[in-house]
Amino acid sequence: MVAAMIHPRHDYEDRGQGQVFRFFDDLAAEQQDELTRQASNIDLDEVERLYQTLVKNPGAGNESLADELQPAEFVPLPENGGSEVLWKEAYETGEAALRAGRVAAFTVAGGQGTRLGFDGPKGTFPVTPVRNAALFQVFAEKIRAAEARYGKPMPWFIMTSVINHEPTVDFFERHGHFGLDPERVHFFSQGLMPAVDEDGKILLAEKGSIALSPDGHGGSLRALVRSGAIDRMEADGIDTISYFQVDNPLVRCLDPAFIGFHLLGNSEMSSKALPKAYPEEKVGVFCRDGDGRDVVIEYSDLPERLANERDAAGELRFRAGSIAIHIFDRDFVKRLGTGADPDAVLPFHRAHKKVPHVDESGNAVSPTDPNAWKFEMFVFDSLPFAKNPVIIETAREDDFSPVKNAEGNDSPQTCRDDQLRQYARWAKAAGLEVSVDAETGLPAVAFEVTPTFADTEDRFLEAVAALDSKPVIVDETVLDCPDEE
Ligand code: UD2
Repeated sequence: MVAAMIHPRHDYEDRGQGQVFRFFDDLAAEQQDELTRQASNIDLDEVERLYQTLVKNPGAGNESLADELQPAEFVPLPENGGSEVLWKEAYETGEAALRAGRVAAFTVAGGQGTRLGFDGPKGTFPVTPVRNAALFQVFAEKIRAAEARYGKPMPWFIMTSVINHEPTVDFFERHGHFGLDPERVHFFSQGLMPAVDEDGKILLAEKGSIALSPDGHGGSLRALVRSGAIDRMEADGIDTISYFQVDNPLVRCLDPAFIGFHLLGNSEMSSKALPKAYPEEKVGVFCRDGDGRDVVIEYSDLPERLANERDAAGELRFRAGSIAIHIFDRDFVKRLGTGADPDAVLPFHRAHKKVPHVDESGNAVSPTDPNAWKFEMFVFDSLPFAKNPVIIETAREDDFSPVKNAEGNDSPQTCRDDQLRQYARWAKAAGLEVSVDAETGLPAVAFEVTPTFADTEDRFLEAVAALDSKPVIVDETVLDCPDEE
């Protein structure tokens, strides 16, 4: 079959992308094979369409959309007016699903993590205040805590990309998968898209390789299907996928109430929202579009006037921030990921970036200004395609403190402080002696609670009550599960 295939070089030349093979004849045989393989995996029609529609003739922008947008509705927390009865019912429904082994955890970890400036997969970044446990370790321990509680192994799917796949898998192997059954931790790589220059020409990263980058976390839906993960879930009786990003150690990886709301609502996709801290906060916003569908508008796309609009109570009108925590119905992922439904296709977004490449003479160029366009899909764009979407409110301090930047907002420092505040609140609630700064909420000493000891305040109260004596907290105390000390 291969022999009969036309070499992609001809196709590329016919389509005005012949520069990709400019140095082909000078390459060693393996390099030629690799370039041919990369080129064969690119859908030139798609690249051309994206260049034409997103770069050359971008639409009218969002101002035209803006008049139609309304804030989306969400289920408030009980303390903000939500029904206690409903939250309890949701919690119990979610627990039953976890006990029945219907739920998988899913982490998207394919990003490049450039803002943090950390050399290595972001999930290996040491994040906790005393143990310096890595993000992946924190999630692994939360999953283990759920396994212990519900008596069922909880599978965990992790999406990587070519940039970090091997070091990620290697990290788990070196650490014995943090006590999880290796058979139940599944890694797969996401798809790639080429970068194009201002004229839509595909760039070469080197003479023998195309400038490729991950296709966005929206690519996770395709990748779940293509990697066979969805089939595996189906075979294992898993129909509910708990999705979270690699950068947020506070996330409740398998949150019973959230799972329960999703199932009770017979929803194909559910999301968590929290009130934005300030108008410019870099989170998407849940809105209802002109067709009455729930959508997420990324912060950079929400017109400033809407981002700043206040309601009669003085609150931000568009305040329901998306923190990238979702639950997906397995068959919904299958429908979108196979592309089987032409009416439910994730759009691409463009990003103007600095992309190192080789120029036409074969010289390496490291641009200081954006020189190229990358195309990415966003997972939240699946929301308008979902039947019965459910959005619930969550409390920031219990679910969200991402590590994104080296300094300032959403940095290792703010995340460390948020973890310490959480432990301090729990310790106070359990009546432990710990001095806490009334203004900042920070404890006077750094201490840590491992997720296997407790991963919520309620579990913390139970775990402390089960001890023979109240733990004494001094600097660097780590409250860990008794059988793990
Ligand atoms: C994302 C959301 C934002 C808000 C915020 C919360 C988008 C466009 N914005 O912002 O609305 O919810 O998160 O923290 O999503 N990833 C991949 N493959 C890729 C690209 C990213 O796996 O090709 C993963 C990445 O490893 C990380 C997550 O997706 O876990 C978020 O990526 P990001 O840092 O680019 O998202 P950010 O901070 O722009």
